[in-house]
Amino acid sequence: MLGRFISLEGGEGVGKTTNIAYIQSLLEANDISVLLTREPGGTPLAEAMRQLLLDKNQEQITEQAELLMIFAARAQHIKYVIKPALEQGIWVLCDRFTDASYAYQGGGRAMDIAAIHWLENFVQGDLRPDLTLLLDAPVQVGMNRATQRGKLDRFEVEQITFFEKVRAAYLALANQQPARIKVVDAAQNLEQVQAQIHRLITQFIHD
Ligand code: Z5A
Repeated sequence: MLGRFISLEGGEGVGKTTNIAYIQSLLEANDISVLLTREPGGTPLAEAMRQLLLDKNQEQITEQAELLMIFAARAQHIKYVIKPALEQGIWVLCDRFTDASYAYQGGGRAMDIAAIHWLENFVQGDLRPDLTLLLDAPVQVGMNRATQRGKLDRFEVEQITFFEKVRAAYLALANQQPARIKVVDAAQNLEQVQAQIHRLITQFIHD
């Protein structure tokens, strides 16, 4: 039996890292084996590419190079981590996946959606998440939470208008694919956010 693939998405500081461990605990309480991973990253090479992508103190990365690096990292991640786990019946819980490319590169950077779509098919074949939780909050809420953590990376130094476009692109995706992408109101306090997540994950497990 194949494992199922869940991704967690959202803008800056909305609580993905905080809540992914909570989702893992919900799945494990239902005797489901879970692999926790993230993008960009998940393999040694993909993690090295993540470092390059987040480092703002280097030569400027062109938009095209950024998109290709993200998909190059994704190709490694799928072949060596995601697919082997799913084939063993392990559920994969991923902090960001390709919806982030549509939101950040397609929305934030206004890159050609057709190019992203082509790369998605080229790199992933028919692999898509079975469920995506989109943690959504007003941009300023997420930014306030993220800035409290200190040093900002290459994406986090972008202007607020960039993150508004990212948020709009994520919500448009959720609107287009309501069966897969479930929106969680992440502006609420943690207890309320986790109550929403609990309901969605429980429903998904028993589907
Ligand atoms: N990127 C891309 O451009 N294209 C792609 O295809 C992919 C990625 C896959 C790295 O992602 C960057 O890669 C990302 C987009 C780009 N850049 N950005 N921005 P990342 O996921 O590692 O980076 P991130 O979005 O900056 O994640 P984050 O800042 O770590 O945010 P988070 O994980 O969503 O939030 P958190 O760390 O769980 O929470 C932030 C703080 O808020 C923390 O102190 C929590 O305790 C607190 N928190 C969390 N929830 C609550 C609630 N409900 N109330 C109050 N406080 C809360």
